Amino acid sequence: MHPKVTPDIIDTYNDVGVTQVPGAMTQDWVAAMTTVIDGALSTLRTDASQFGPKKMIPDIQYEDQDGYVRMVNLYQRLPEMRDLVENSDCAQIVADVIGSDTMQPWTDGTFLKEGKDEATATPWHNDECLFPLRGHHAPSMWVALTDVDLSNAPLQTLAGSNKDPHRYVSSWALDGVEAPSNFHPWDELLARVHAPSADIRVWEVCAGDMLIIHPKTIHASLPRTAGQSGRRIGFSLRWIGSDIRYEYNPTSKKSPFQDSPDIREGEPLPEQIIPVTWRRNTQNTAA
Ligand SMILES: O=C(O)CCC(=O)C(=O)O
Repeated sequence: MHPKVTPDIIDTYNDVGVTQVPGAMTQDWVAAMTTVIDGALSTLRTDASQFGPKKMIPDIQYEDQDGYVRMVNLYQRLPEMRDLVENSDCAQIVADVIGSDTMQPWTDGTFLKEGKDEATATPWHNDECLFPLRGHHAPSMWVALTDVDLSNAPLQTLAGSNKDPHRYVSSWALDGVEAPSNFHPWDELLARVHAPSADIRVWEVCAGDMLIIHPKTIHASLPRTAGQSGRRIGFSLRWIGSDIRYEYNPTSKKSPFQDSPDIREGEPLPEQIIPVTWRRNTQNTAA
């Protein structure tokens, strides 16, 4: 077991669907990742054609308005970002918390918030609704690259939503498709988080802390209300672990994998498409 992963950390993940690993990443790692992200943002703000060719993962998505910056799918395009992740022990930390034997990094989101505007809040959602995956080992590893106090857009989560037996039809789902019978309406998700009895947890963290979020866990962020200058950055990497199988999701606009003939319903995601970057063995089990 990784020394930063304690039984309490694992129990919290299983109970409420999110857990905090304090000081998971070093301050040097935080500084280096921030430099990579600032470089990507500057490229997107000036000349996005400088990014290299895209791979299996869909193209970069970029939103930048009212102090809310969201960049998706940088990881497969930025070797410096991949190096920072793959030369750290973050995969083992996540694997030990979720109980996975292999780890495949697949897609990512960077959430940068500046200024003070209601629009800096991230809306309520869960991550699995558009995933073409079945299983529990598809968490988000959200790393704080700045301190995140109550005024700096902390994440909030609905405790226990990780245990939902059903899924939701995302507000971004394809129009006019018939969702499978275990998908519930998005309004139901919103009603749950706004109910007076909702068990909402708010996660104030320090730069370098990691939150591991179960794919079913319903979450959002508060808006940035800090009057001072500065910003809040969260880097979120989605992992695929050993219990995950491909499952076509008809509500998803485009599965990142559906064009590949090597992807098969009910089977693990092939390593030649999404490489395994960490594998449990006797050496790291004993660490
Ligand atoms: O950092 C944020 O504001 C949102 C993060 C998030 O929703 C995610 O990683 O799924």
